[in-house]
Order: sequence, then structure tokens, then C-alpha cells
Amino acid sequence: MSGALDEWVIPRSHPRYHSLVLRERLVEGFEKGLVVPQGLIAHGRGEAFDYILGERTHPFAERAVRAAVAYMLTSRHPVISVNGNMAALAPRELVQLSELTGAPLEVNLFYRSEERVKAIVQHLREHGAEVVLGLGCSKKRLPGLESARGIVCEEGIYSADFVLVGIEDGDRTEALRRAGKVVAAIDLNPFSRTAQKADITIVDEATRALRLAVRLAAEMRGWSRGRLEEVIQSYDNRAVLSEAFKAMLERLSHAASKGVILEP
Ligand code: PTJ
Repeated sequence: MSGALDEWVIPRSHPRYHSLVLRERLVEGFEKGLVVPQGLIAHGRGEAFDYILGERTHPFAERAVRAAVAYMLTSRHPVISVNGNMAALAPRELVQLSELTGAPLEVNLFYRSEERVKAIVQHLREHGAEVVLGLGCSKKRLPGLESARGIVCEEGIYSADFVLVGIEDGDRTEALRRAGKVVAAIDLNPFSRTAQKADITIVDEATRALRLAVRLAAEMRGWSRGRLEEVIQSYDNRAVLSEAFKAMLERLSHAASKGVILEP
């Protein structure tokens, strides 16, 4: 353990406290065998987009989270897919969201090894998860996906009608959609293939987005099916993506014309 979360190393008053805490969680996750080195690089890319977005949840991201939660509460078999970065960054939120929506957690990795799957399952259990799919299930392959990401549990992602993914690489969203599933993706980069191909794109930092999803799920699980379906029917992912690009453009054009950033 690096121990940098100690108040003396990263004081709460540090202007970049939250960002540094997330880095620490990933470094600790790396040391515990949850996160791969490539995951640390991926996080750096996400941070760059988050900087441009002003490191906050925008209304367009909230709309996308709301739609994803509405799907989770109305789908026949929703599943939350968990990779190394997601598990290290937001284990508690993942477990809470799973409990509130009834969507099981399934460990699904790009850089797959049984050891990593075991370490991530164990980590989620330590954070309160009772059931985590990924080990010892009946394995199936998602058609058209050659990477290890294509290895899924029959009773989990394989038979799901809705899948929430986050901090994903390339082509899996397309494979999931081809298999007839509705996909919501958390991705700070609206240019990415995942962001462009998902049915619902949550352009926000995964920890913030999952915390918001937990809050909304606690509220929306008391809603009628009709009200949840209205949220789904009125959702427009193209408009959400367009607003994400506009938010970036606005901050960039302010900075370009004034030489100072637009404070959130
Ligand atoms: O744990 P594994 O083996 O499944 O591997 C996970 C990684 C992250 C290594 C793998 O999925 C990967 O290589 O992902 P990419 O291709 O780097 O894509 C990750 C995407 O997530 C990029 O578009 C990043 O901008 C974005 N991203 C990174 N960190 C965050 C994020 N989006 C939201 N929240 C973050 N914290």
C-alpha cells in the first residue's frame, strides 16, 4: 500500500484532493492485483477529458444516468459489468447500485486472468457484495468478440437484456448491442467507440456517475413502471452526446478567447 491517502500526504485542503484520491485508489488496486498497468494509463486519458469538462456532473450526464437507472429498474435481466478500474474506484457504489436495482455484478475483463477475476470478486465481497458473477459460472462467448471480454457468464451478461459498462475499451459495446442488449456506458471520452455506440452514454467520471446512480435508484425504485418507461421513451442519446461536445467546446472557446478557464 502506498499509504498516500494518509491526511499528511494528501491533505483534504489540497485543491486536487478528489482527483488525487482516485489516483490512490487505482494505485492501491494495482498493488492488490485488481488493476492492470494499462488501467492506470486509461485513467490518465479519462482525467484529461474530465479536466476539460470541469470535473463535475453536467445535466446531460444526469439525464443519461437517470435513463440507465430507469432501464435497470424495468429490464427483465439487467447486469452491471465490472472491470479492474471500476472495482478499484467505486466498489461500494457498485454494490449499492446492484442491491437497489437487483442487477447482479459480473466481473468481465479485457486483460483476463483467473487470478484477477478472483481478486476483484474478493474485493467486491469485502465491500458487501453477496453474489458476484465471473468465477465458476457456466461460460459462454459473446459472438463476434475475440478478446477475453467475450467470455461471459451464461446466467449473467450472456442472457442479460441490459448491461451497464464503464471505462471500457473499444468494440464490446457493439458486440453487446449486436447480441440484442441495451447498453449504457460510462465514458469520459465522448469521441470513443464505446461512447458513440452505446444506447445511453454517461459522459462523466465513473465514481461520480455511480454515486449519482445510487442516489437516483433509491428514489426511482418507488416509481411506477409507467413513469420509468416515460424516462426511457423521452431519452435522446444523440442530444446528450451533442451537449457533451458543446460543454467541452464552451469551456475551450472561453479559455481560447480569454486565456483563463471558465470555473465550474
Ligand atoms: O480491467 P480490464 O482488464 O478489463 O482493463 C480495463 C482497461 C481500462 C485497461 C481497458 O478497458 C482499456 O484499455 O480501456 P481504454 O481503451 O483505455 O478505454 C477506457 C475509456 O474510459 C477511455 O475512453 C477513458 O477516457 C475512459 N475513462 C478512464 N477513466 C475513467 C473513464 N471514464 C469515466 N471515468 C473514469 N474514471
